Amino acid sequence: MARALITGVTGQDGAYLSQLLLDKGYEVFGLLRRSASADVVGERLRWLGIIDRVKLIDGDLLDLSSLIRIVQDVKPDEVYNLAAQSFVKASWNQPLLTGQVTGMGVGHMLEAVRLAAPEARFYQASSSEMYGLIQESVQSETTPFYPRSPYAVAKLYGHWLTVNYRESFKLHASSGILFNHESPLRGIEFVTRKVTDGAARIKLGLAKELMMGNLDAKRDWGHAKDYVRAMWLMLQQKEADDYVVATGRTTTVRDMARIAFAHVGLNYEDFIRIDPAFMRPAEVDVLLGDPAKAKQKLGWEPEISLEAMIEEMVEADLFRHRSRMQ
Ligand code: NDP
Ligand code: GDR
Repeated sequence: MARALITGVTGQDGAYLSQLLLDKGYEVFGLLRRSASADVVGERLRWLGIIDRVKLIDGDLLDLSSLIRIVQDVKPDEVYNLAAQSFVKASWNQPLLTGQVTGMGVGHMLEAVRLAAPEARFYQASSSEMYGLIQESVQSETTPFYPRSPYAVAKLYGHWLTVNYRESFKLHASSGILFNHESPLRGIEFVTRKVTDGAARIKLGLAKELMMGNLDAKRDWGHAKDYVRAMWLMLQQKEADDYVVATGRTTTVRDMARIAFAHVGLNYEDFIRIDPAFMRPAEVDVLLGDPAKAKQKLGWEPEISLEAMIEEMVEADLFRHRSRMQ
């Protein structure tokens, strides 16, 4: 039975990746950081009905000794490093913590693998945010980076360190440059989930309006279920490499909100208000990825459209709020 170790297992991608690997017959181990709110930890794994099948082990990306011990104990065949301070907006308020977890944390994980399981295959969760101030209208593996937030700067460090460990120590280390991907398990502060939750609450009479930031920003949004499949495919290749994972379609925040509100029979313009508090000190105006390499080398293609995903998310938020109202 193949063994996988996932950091960030309690997050959106960690949950879907666990489900995918369990379905493939893997033994799945997840790194769990200590929380004072232990009762709500693992909510996403519970939502998918797999909390009892993932073996959770205490540790933290900031604590190298815990990582070495875990990699020694688990002896994983595959390591997926998904843990991060992943909310871009928060990275201006906590730039150093973001640097430590999202950047240096990658170094900790790579060191743990190099020392304790050098034959393991390693996946790093890199990000389209690294492109930032866009240098090419469609971004591929060869597009230059220009990070626009402390988060993106930290991700760039992790990305290049992964490339460097592959070249220096012959680790099978791959980096997935994933564009935005969402799902009903997306964190509530990210824009798609904020909108689908807002539309559901307004529809049910639980809220009257939704305060938002820059509606003109454009993102290439896909579904997390499709994107975790690409992560797994990367680690099944003979040679480690870097891949863009995207849909090749970009949409404004405004149009995404239109889809969400229309699904519950409402016009977004009647409910969304602009609050400067949700604007960013430096914005990434538009992202649009070219997934040609992933398609050609991995045989990967996205299967879930933006419309289907947003509707699934609105339905999940209606379900959550209705359950609480009973
Ligand atoms: P989430 O924010 O949902 O999950 C982040 C995970 O990291 C959580 O499990 C969190 O644990 C964990 N974590 C945070 N700090 C630490 C720490 N110090 N030690 C151990 N674990 C920690 O992110 P996503 O699932 O959306 O994304 C997964 C990865 O992919 C992230 O690295 C993200 O930056 C990256 N990415 C995401 C994209 C997206 O669109 N979703 C696109 C490109 C890259 P806890 O539950 O305790 O908070
Ligand atoms: P992003 O995702 O920063 O792209 O990072 P987010 O959903 O937070 O923002 C997307 C765009 O929407 C605009 N926006 C708002 N965003 C939020 N959160 N709240 C609002 O009210 C709002 N109004 C407008 C933002 O300005 C931005 O342009 C995500 C994360 O998952 C990262 O970890 C990951 O690396 C990248 O995607 C790819």
